[in-house]
Amino acid sequence: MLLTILVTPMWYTYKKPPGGGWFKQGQCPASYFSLLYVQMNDKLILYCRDLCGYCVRVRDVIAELGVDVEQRNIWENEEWENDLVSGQGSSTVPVLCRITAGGETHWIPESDAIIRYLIQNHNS
Ligand SMILES: N[C@@H](CCC(=O)N[C@@H](CS)C(=O)NCC(=O)O)C(=O)O
Repeated sequence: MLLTILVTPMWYTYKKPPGGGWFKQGQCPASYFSLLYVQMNDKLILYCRDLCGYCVRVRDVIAELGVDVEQRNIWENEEWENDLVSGQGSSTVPVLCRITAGGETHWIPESDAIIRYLIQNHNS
């Protein structure tokens, strides 16, 4: 989830720049317009594929807990499979990829470990 914070004085400057007049949307110099994005939650991506019972187990838990997880079927997108192989060294699925607010990437392989992680961290 992305939370957008608008810095009020900057917003005022955006609307009324020095010298008068009004900037049009999209034409405003960056210095007059400041948006701060704060990512509140980790982004979760599940690498999975068809005909995989381990993936089904993990997906069932995701559905049961109602966790927000992007699911990437590696049989549907070669780029996703390449990402998985780059990150993990193999295309074995399921693998959960967790991207933290600070931009760190953590890979969690093994269905049991993924399910444990989800229950411990996303069971609200
Ligand atoms: N112990 C693993 C087993 C995962 C596994 O065997 N996945 C199969 C699909 S169901 C797979 O990706 N096999 C192809 C491969 O290992 O390259 C787990 O529980 O996640």
